[in-house]
Amino acid sequence: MRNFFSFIPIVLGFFLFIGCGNGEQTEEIPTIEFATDTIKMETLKCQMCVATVQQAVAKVEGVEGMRVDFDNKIGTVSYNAEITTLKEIEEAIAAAGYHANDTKRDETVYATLPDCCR
Ligand SMILES: [Cu+2]
Repeated sequence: MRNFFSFIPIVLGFFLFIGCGNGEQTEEIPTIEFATDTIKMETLKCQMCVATVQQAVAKVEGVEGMRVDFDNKIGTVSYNAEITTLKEIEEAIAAAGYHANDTKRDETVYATLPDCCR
């Protein structure tokens, strides 16, 4: 969990640094609240599946990242709840060919997955 979030202070620090370019500036720095949710992906078969769902989730605007516990088939996704929703993230995974919680996979995409992923 530590590594997962460790870049946030760096990003905030970067903006603080930029903000200090003009000594007069006292602008409020907006605090981004990241929501964290778990997504059950029971049809993950191999590490290629993990890479596929992670790439799909990374394309959703507002997502910070997703850690995948392959043994338990559970993803932990962190996202900006002002930009996206858990449902949108589930739909991105479903569109990549995998069940995500109660959101069912796109069967057409599933049929095109490599043999090891079906
Ligand atoms: Cu696979």
